[in-house]
Amino acid sequence: MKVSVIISYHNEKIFINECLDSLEEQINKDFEAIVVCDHSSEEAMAELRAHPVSFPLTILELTDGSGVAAARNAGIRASQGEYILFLDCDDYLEKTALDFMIRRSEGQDIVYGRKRGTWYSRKAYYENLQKQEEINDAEAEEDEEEETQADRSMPEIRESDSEWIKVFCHIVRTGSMITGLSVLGILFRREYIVENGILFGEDYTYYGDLPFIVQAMCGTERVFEVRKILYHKRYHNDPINMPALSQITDEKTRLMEIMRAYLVIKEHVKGQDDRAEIAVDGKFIRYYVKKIARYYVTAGAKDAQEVYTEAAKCLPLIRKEAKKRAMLYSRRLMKRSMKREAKAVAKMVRRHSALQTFRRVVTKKSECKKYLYRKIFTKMKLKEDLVIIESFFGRNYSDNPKYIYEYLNKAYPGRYKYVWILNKKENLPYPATRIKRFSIRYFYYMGRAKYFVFNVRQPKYIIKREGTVFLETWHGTPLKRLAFDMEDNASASPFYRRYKRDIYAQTRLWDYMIAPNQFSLDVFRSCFMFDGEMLSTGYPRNDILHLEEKSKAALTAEIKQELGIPDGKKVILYAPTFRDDEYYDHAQYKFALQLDLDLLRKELGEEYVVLLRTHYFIVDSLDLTAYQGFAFNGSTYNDIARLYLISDILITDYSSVFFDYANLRRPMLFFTYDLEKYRDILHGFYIDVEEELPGPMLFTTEEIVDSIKRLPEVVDRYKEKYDVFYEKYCGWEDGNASKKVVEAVFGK
Ligand code: C2G
Repeated sequence: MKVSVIISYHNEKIFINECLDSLEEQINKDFEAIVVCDHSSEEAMAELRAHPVSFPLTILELTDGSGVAAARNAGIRASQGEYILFLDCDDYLEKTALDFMIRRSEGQDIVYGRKRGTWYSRKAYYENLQKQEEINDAEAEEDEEEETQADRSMPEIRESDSEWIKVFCHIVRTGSMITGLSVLGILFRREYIVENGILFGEDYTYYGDLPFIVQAMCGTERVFEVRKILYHKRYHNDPINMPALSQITDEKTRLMEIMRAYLVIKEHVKGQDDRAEIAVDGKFIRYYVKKIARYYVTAGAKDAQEVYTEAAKCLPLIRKEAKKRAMLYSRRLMKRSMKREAKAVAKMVRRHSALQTFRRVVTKKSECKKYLYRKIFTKMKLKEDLVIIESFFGRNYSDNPKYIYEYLNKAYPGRYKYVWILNKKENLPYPATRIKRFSIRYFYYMGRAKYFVFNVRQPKYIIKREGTVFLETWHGTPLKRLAFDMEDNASASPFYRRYKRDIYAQTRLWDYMIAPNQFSLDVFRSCFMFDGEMLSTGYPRNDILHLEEKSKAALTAEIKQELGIPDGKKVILYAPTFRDDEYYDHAQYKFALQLDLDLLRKELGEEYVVLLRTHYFIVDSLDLTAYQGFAFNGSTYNDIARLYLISDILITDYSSVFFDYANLRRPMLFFTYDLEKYRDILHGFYIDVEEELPGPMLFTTEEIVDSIKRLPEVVDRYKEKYDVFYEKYCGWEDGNASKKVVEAVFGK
């Protein structure tokens, strides 16, 4: 047996299957796996046992001791392979990982393969996102090059140097601090490890890897590096409910452990190539400056002193050459630290950080505004009669906030002053101050308004002051899984890595949420972990869809005229959502029209026109010049509810628009050309679309044409489903949602 793969497992049952699959698909099968269960729950054990594998798999349960170190040591003791490799149960290997390493293992004690962090599940990675990841990789490699060049703490390494020093420095360099040292994905010759008594310190909770890897590296020159990424280290996107070890905040224990590990590392690395010691010292300095010294500021006097005393043992061991490479501030800080008390060092850190803030504030306009917001505007008296309102990041005057504002003005004329966040010119029917998002006035009013009415999340730095009332209307009945209900998070990555942590913090600010139906109410409670007051009122934005027929007809004529849509033609509204994997940047998405407009015009042009409406995240604009008189662009029109009113048929896909449109009881078709990818890879749905959708799912324009030509038959076929759907999702809507919301929030 060539390799024993040692997997430590606690209760991470949502990850273990993919981890084992990655072993199952190894092209080199000369291995066994040992899963060491660290006091796992019954459920987690059942999940593990139920997973079918064709390779030899031993399941060990820790009886005494606990933690990753104890689990890995137990794994070493039980292993039979010539080599051992540590794999975390939430990570996965490249299919070629073992093969690459085994082929290079002849005569080596250590074979090192590279690893990379990822936010993607294995499935998402292989089926869809590999391309994007490759781009990221290329970028990461470039960054790494740059970083290496700029990383003054690292000693110079030449191509002609020994493999040992090259690999050692690579391992040290890959983490920005000393905490980055890891044993994962490395082949160790078992006999070498056992004979040298290299074990994980079971008294470490977080950093048992550090002494292990350094001791192993320092005992041999027989080291080889495979310069390929073989190991995928998965970041956990839910640090609130399922934190990875690295996401647990337990600052003092961490600092004390690192310093203890540093002392052990120093003993091993002494007498090796000097540069190895300098590299380690450089990373330790960084850790000292970024974490340890800062701790003196945040901790109580006793804890700070304790950490300081431990640091006083480490600092004198740092080599002069490493200190010389450090920044001036770091050098000064260390010098002070060796002479003075924790309190004095804390003072220096505080001063340094104030200086940095000052520099940021005077050089960057956006930072300056945020600073004023934090330090001045939010300290001024709250304006009790001020309501600040925004819809879709200030993109337009629309959605629930629009209708709440209009009702407020009707119900309580003159009682409130309004500030609308609008990035473009819009006519408002009642007086309001218009401001642009992120302008200085935005920060001023955000700091002083008593009432917030928003339909999306707000920036992380927004503070909710004592006395502020935050009404979050949200913007749709969810079909796509959201936030804490999403296991994987392809959309958020790679631009938005702290997605769930941020969502948790942001949703803590909400006092009220609006639920359009019971289904949404339940989902919002779970996906946002929302425990504030839920208003079971229906959506204000849908009130307009419940006007009397006469008013609807008058409005329809007005809106059609506004858009230049000919009177005698029926309107097909096509309103798809965005695709999470087709983007330019955060909240800037591409759009590729899949509808064949030529065919639609040819087959339906006599009777219909098409109104196209892209999602508010889409930045590509549609060129419809070739379809004048037939295809109309409604993408920049502010309020989609008004487009619903004028259309006779809705075509959509996975957008929540269909839950609202159903209020009109008009026909709906679902153009779901990429259903499998969207549902199974990108998002995941809350409902079974095959079962519940009140219209046919269609995959080509031909099918759409056919359905429209046979519309009465289609409508008839879906009648029962439509009734059930209406009852479930539109049952609360009666045209009075705005009134109910306003009374609940402002009527007190
Ligand atoms: N919307 C629009 N035009 C589109 C698509 C959407 O104006 N072509 C508006 C609708 O008001 C819709 C809202 O944006 O209800 C949300 O759009 P979705 O496509 O459902 O996507 P998303 O922004 O991801 O919101 O709980 C709802 C979810 O958060 C979905």
